[in-house]
Amino acid sequence: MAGSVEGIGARVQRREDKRFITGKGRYTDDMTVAGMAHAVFVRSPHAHAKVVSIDADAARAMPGVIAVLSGQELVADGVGNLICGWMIHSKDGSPMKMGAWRALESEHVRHVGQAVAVVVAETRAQARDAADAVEVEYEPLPAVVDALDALKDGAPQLHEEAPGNLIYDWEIGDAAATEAAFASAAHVTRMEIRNNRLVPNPMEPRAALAQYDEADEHYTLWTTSQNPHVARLVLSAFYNIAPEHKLRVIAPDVGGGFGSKIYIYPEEMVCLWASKKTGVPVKWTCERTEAFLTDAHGRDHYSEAEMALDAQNRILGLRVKTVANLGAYMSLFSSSVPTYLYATLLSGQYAIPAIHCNVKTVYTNTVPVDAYRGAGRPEATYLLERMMETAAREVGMDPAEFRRANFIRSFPHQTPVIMCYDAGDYDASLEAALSAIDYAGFAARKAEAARRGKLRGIGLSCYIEACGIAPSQAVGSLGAGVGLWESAEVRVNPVGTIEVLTGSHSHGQGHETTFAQLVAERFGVGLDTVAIVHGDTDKVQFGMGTYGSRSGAVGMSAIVKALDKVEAKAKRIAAHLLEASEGDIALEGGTFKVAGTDKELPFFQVALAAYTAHNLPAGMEPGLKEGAFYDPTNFTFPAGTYVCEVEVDPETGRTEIVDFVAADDFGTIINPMIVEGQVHGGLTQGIGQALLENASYDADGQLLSASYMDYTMPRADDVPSYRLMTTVTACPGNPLGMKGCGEAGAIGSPPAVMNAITDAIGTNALEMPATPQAVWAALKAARPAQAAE
Ligand code: MCN
Repeated sequence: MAGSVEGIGARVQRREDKRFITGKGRYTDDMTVAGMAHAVFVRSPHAHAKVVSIDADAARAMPGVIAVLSGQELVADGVGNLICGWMIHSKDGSPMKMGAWRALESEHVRHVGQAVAVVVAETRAQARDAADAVEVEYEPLPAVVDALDALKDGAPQLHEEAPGNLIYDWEIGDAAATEAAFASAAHVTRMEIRNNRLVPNPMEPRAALAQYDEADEHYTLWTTSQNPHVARLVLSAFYNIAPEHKLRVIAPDVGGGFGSKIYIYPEEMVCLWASKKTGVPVKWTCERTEAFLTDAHGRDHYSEAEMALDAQNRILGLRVKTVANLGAYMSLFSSSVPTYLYATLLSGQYAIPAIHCNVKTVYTNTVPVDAYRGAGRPEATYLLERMMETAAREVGMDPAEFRRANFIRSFPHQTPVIMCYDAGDYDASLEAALSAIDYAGFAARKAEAARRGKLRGIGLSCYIEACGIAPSQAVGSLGAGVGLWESAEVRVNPVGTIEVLTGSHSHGQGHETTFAQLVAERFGVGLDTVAIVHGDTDKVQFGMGTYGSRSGAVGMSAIVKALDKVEAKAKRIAAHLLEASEGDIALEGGTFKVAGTDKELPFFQVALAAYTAHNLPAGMEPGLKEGAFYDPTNFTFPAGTYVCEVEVDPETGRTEIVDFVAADDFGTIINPMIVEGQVHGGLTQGIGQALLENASYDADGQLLSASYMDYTMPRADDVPSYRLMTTVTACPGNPLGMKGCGEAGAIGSPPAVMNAITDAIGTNALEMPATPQAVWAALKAARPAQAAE
């Protein structure tokens, strides 16, 4: 069915959009149960303070108030502290220094917005009024928000367990080999690079509805989760809410996550606990500013990087020192982001013989930082691709040529930082992008722009990422607390319709469409006969959810394994019914056919036969349902080249992206339209980071950009009409040859934009976000005479 209107490669419109664009989506906040009450959290206005007292008497007496609960009761009831699920050891062998994080803090708050108590009331308005009436006395302490400041002597200390605010001091690579590479270098490029802190901003804010059934001692939690099974596991095994079989977690329609809904936050825990404590179902829906103050943030790195080149401009070595701000507490996967998801990608698309990277992570009085679209890989790509462009400029070589001269060309390629790339063709994507943008014609376009008073620049980014983090045994040996496989179950019903239960979770990625396309392709059935079931721990046995662009490469591979089993059994039944040998049976266009004859049976008749069980091969069990677990043997490595062309107005510093070309290699593509949508979204998020977005704190730890008035999300008129293309090298590691596409745009685009702007303005002294003010100031500093006053 390849090339068919519904199978692999077809531009099928997203089936789920029918409900999303007609207002029929069912999100957590849409859920209601009888007797439901509402929770509002009392949050710290201080970035750092001792909690002296909490007086809730007045609040308890207010209309509709059912309970006001605090951290002391939570601890007394044995609810566990929040965990970090990936153990990192410092280079001296000591384990990471983790401070306690309570879902409700009753002694010592460490960031603005940290919850100290919760009010449960009959209506949300009543709960909010009562939350305002809870009197909390704080003793403010000095705060620190910048990671470098937090490491200084005399800095405010956040956790006793982490002296000097240092969580771990980790390294990767060969320090001595890298030292030797620098000793023999003909040229060394040095840069200080900051990766700005971002707020994820999914369209739907987080929400939870928890219901405790006293008769069965059973909990149900509807929540905005990217991985409901992991949520259930953590809530059971670590937070002591209930054993797994007494807790059902449902993540219904979820309006985006971008990583921020991987984690199990205090609010979900508290709603579950409060539902038992109060005897009523408890719902909480996050408000937008509350989301800015509580959703895990992303990025926030400061790095010093050095690149050593030989006389022929071949890279000899890369040395990086990074300080990563993890905020006030260690979020669920925070420790893995600046280590195994970042430093392992520092080789990029290049043959770099020696790399050494040191990473220090620190506590500050800011919102916890964790994975956000790309998670570590955008930070690595930004650092490396800014370095590549800068090194090329310094040695007077064309940046495209410099990259080409250093590309990896033979696979598998073992980098000096763990990753072993399985396949790729970096020349192909570079050539495709350069030709599409008319790289050779840039000088003429720059001259023409200059005549209009505009500064035109061009910037490249040749990114690589690692998706489908795996295999479980390997990540376990590196400190992961979970396995990273995926599961699937394929149920063929007696009438031949098919339900696919998957452990992946779709919250904008279109799985209900692409996963069904896979089944349609495989069995030659119509898409409308296939249902994709996900997001409910009572339906799907287990799954690891969706993050790290894994659902295609890992989730769909599990489905392929289950389909293999179903097909094998169905063929045995067909062979039996058609009185043919099993090896002669082929499944074509929804029909089992006997080779060389006109004997055939439609798919649905074989399904029916499996369930009537009137005439099955001897000893065969009735039914047609199979499950599979798939554990990949390696990551997949999507890669590509992005080229950005900008015009800067020297009068205002405003940047206009006049052209943007993205040439990506995602291996086999299931649905080009969905992939393009994913790239559009990723590019826009990356451009937002480069031009507009920043979680900006003042010195006291107040988040200044905690609303859409202040945190400038990109709008349609901030981004160009992207020009997308793909090149294909199939991933050898999974049965479909797929590589992930969900994060590429956000990973590859920021350096392309910044390389273009710095090319236009002729100075490298510019950090993200390149706001008009920042660009104008950089221009003025570099060319005081020319910059407009
Ligand atoms: N696909 C395809 N061909 C490929 C690769 C993928 O057709 N070669 C399809 C897949 O079948 C799937 C979609 O593209 O329908 C994305 O697949 P994949 O790259 O495997 O990513 P995931 O489904 O695992 O999604 C996770 C990824 C991540 S990590 C973030 S963050 C992110 C993203 O997806 N968050 C998103 N895209 C998002 N899109 C929306 N709308 N909302 C989010 O929160």
